[in-house]
Amino acid sequence: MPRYIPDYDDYDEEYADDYFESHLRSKPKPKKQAENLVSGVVIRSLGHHYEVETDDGVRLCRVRGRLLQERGKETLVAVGDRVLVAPEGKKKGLIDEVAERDSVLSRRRPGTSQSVEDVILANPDQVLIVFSITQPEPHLRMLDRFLVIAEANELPAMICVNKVDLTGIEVAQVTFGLYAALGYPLIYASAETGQGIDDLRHLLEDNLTVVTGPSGVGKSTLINAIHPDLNLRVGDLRDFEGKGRHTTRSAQLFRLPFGKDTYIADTPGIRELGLYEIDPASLGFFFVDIEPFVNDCRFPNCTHTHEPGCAVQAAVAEGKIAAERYESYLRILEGEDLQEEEW
Ligand SMILES: Nc1nc2c(ncn2[C@@H]2O[C@H](COP(=O)(O)OP(=O)(O)O)[C@@H](O)[C@H]2O)c(=O)[nH]1
Ligand SMILES: [Mg+2]
Ligand SMILES: [Zn+2]
Repeated sequence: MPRYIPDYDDYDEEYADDYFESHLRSKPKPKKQAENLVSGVVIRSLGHHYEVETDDGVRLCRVRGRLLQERGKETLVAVGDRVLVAPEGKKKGLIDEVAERDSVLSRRRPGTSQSVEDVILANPDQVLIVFSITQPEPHLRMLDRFLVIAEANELPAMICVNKVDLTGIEVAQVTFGLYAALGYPLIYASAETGQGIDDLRHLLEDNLTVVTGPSGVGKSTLINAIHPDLNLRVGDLRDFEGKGRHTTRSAQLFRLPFGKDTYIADTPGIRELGLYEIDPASLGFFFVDIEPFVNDCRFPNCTHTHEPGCAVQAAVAEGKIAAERYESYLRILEGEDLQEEEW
């Protein structure tokens, strides 16, 4: 039977039990009033407090003691969680309920059991990876690495190639056409001329989208072009992807004022996502072009590097898998780490 537990910050189980015994045992459970709980989305984590975006603005919220007891503290509340809040005054509130997550972007902690995960972001719908065709030049091995992270988290990935005004779209197609052929939605854009901006807006609409990519490719400029009022500072370090912010490396959501619950997520932690938790024999499953061949290898634990009877190596030799993609596969397998500045 669910128990009524008084609400205070540092929940004390023994005290609550005593309280329950002495006060509440034979009394009917107080019916939770259809009190004015409001729904919202957690947009930022501040240690023990969370910013929750509700219909009547952003509220700074604590978590009800009851929730702290019911769920493991680790991933109790994460940015992106859909919550119910009991309002306190105009600007504050208590998180009363956390809805089940549809998806997570998570990181397993090194050296801990498989079940211990850091949830970087709750309920992401998709990831948008932004590159520029020039200034800076695209680093495709980095793109492949990011696609693996998306696949491993079972998140649909899409690619935006920005600054096509500088080269023309044909040049961009030569470099990125492979990814369209792999089935990834690909948008050629220019924040400068407005090309592709409508397509981007449609892609974001109604979704929570993780936006990432190297710095300088035009992410802030694109978001500003999609929705000018957000006013991200172009070329500024303290903009939505949070680089150089000293305080927190955790995710943050920004609501875009179109569609239903349209959010973009700035997830600095994503750059630090190691791929160490992917076991070498599984990595091939996260390359959409390698995956179709892995079950044809002679050995079930084939790493597709040197083994005889490897269907993947055969497919590379026959040109069915692009050499560059296989190169990325090998680098990730070797655990190559990218420099933070590169990303
Ligand atoms: N020519 C051109 N320059 C762009 C475009 N988009 C952004 N830029 C410029 O690229 C630089 C970096 O943009 P910014 O949005 O700060 O990149 P971010 O680090 O990815 O957020 C700025 O000087 C922008 O004016 C574009 O489509 N075409
Ligand atoms: Mg930026
Ligand atoms: Zn193989």
